Amino acid sequence: MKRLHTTQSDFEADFAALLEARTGVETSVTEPVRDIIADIRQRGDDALRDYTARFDRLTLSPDKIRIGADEIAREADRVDADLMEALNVAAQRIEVFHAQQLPENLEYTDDAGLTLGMRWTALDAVGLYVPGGKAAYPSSVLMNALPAKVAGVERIAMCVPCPDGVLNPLVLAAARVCGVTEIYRVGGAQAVAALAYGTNAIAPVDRIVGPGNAYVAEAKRQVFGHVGIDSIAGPSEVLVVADAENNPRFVALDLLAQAEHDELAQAVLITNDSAFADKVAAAVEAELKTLPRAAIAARSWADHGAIIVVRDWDEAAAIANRLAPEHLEVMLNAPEDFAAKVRHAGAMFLGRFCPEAVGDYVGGPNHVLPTSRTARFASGLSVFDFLKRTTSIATGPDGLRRVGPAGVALARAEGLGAHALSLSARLDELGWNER
Ligand code: HSO
Ligand code: ZN
Repeated sequence: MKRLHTTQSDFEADFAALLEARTGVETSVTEPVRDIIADIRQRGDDALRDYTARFDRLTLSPDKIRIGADEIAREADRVDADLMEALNVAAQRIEVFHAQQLPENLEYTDDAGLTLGMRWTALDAVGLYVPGGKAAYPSSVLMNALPAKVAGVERIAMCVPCPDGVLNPLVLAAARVCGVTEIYRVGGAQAVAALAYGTNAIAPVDRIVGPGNAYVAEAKRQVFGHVGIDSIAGPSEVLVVADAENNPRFVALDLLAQAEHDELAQAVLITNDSAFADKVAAAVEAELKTLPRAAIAARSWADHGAIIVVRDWDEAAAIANRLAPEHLEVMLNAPEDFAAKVRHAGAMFLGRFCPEAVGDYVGGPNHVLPTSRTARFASGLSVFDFLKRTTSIATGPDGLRRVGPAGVALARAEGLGAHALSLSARLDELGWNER
């Protein structure tokens, strides 16, 4: 963990180093992913089955690529009732919040007599990638699938790798809670390629969302343009802003909740009190003695963790804006006042009793958020990711008379004769006197 103090002369250099660390894109997978995508495009399901045999040690007959409804039900039924209830609580809250996001269409008639509109429509089909292994979070299934469903997407196709053929009951239960029934037991770059270009077994989709390993991320990058993708998630980050009135253990646990995600995760504390900073640092060490994922959390905290001591909260807000964190916890009196000064953060958690984990699971807003300082220009997943807009212009002769001549002038200036004539021929018929 790095300890910084804004009054120290080397603060700017240390802070710059903190901002720079953890960038860098994995390029070693570019070529292998290119080959896999080309192979899926060429050989379809045969290639999909070959890669699944090789990477997941799973031999799939063509009719087993999709997981059967009976199998989904059998696995999901194994999840105990309390956990099922928790999934339902989370799903219900996430669904209601996202329903509030649904935008209105636009239509108005302007002074010139043109009726202008903008109409939102849902994507037809979305692919949802769910990782296998250590990051197979059922909460992320809810966070990705529910906004699509609320937006009105008709078809959600899910891909989840099943190494050695083992199905994950929690993931299937989460899918069931969201009403997702089209699920394939394939993963990796080959699954992304199949979703993007389609095979016999998997019809192509229009947008692919969901987290994955370096191969999946690279595959999403490479199919982008042919289909839409969500942002490519980097390692998770939290910035906790806390005064000395807080329980240092609560602050330590919030930092560790981020650190335990990934060795590359980053947890940063900003406080105005050096003695409090010491207490939090000690509490982190104490908690690391018992946490189940202590090895990961300790690595993250040691390599990427930081405590920044500031003179005042204005300074803290300025630093928060420069960090543009994925998650911002504000553990101060009147946290809204502080929050109002921060313009760049994926999601905010306000108050001493509002740890990020509330938002990870049961708050309602999405937990798929912009990482690696992309909160400067990007936002968390929402219904907008599953909607697109179509604009419309309607006019008759009167409107054309008003706006047409300017269009003719611009078309002529651009040297586009048919453009100009498509306007002026009509205007002539309407008795246009061009001087
Ligand atoms: N904090 C993670 C989301 C998550 N946490 C899933 C627990 N499960 C990235 O925002
Ligand atoms: Zn989390």
